[in-house]
Amino acid sequence: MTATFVVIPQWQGSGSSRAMRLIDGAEAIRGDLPASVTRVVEVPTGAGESLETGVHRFSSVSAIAEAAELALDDVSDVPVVIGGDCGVEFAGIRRAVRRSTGPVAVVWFDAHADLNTPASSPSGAFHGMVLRTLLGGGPAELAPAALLDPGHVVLAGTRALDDAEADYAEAAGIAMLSPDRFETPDALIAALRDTGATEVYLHVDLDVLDPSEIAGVQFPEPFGVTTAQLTAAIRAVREEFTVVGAGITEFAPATPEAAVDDLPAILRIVSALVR
Ligand SMILES: [Mn+2]
Repeated sequence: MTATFVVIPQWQGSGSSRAMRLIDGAEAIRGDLPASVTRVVEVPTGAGESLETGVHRFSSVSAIAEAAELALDDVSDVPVVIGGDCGVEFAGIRRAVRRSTGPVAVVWFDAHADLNTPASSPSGAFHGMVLRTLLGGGPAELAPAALLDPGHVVLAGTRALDDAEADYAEAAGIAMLSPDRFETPDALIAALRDTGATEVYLHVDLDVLDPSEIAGVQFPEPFGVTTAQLTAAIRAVREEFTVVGAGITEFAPATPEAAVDDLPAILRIVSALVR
C-alpha cells in the first residue's frame, strides 16, 4: 500500500516523568523515513492545562488532536501516525471511523488497554484513556461524533489492565488476546473475522513487545510478544483486510545511542505495515 507518515511528537498525553523523551523518539524514527512521504505536526512546547476535564494537560492534547486532524486531511493514501504518546491515535482513529462506509475494526497492539475514563484514571494521563475516549467514555470535550463500537475492538498482546479497565472490557465484550496467543496470527485473524469488519486500523504501542526486544518504552511489562510475532500478525492482517490507517507510538529512548539499538525492530514494524 502507499502510505504517508504523519509524525506527531506529542508528550503531553504521557504520565511519565520523562515524557519529553517521546520527542526524541519521534525524531529518531522520522530520521529513517523517506522525507517525501513524511509530514510533521507541530506540537506546543508548553505542558498545557487540564481545564477541569480530569485530563492532565488537556489543552495541549486537544489542540494537537485538531492539528493532527488537519494534517491527516491532507493525506490521500493510508496515514501511518508516528508518536509521540498513544494519545496521538485519537485523531487518526476518530477520522477512520467517521470516513468509513462500513465498520472499522481496531487492533490495539499494546501491553495496556488504555480504557480508563477521566474518573477512573490513576494518573490523569490521556494516553491511558485514548481507546475509551474513542468508545465514548472519555472527556466530554473530545466525544467523537461517530463512536467506535466495542465489538470492533481487539486488544492484542494486552497484559496490564487496571481493575476498572478489566471490568469495562468484560462488560463491553471487547475481545482480548494475551501475548501467548500470538505463536501464529490465527487467533487474531479469527477475532477480526468475528468483528464483521473488512477495514482495519492497526495501533502499535511499542510496549506490546517483550522488554527483551525493545528498551525505549516508559511503561514496560514483562512477557510480551516478539518483534517477529508482531510483524507476522501485521502482515497476516494486511493479507485479508484493508488497512485504513496505523500508528506506532511510545518510543522514548533514554539516549541517542539507545535509540540506535531499538530502531531496527521499529523499522521492521514500519516495513510490515507499508511494504
Ligand atoms: Mn501501552
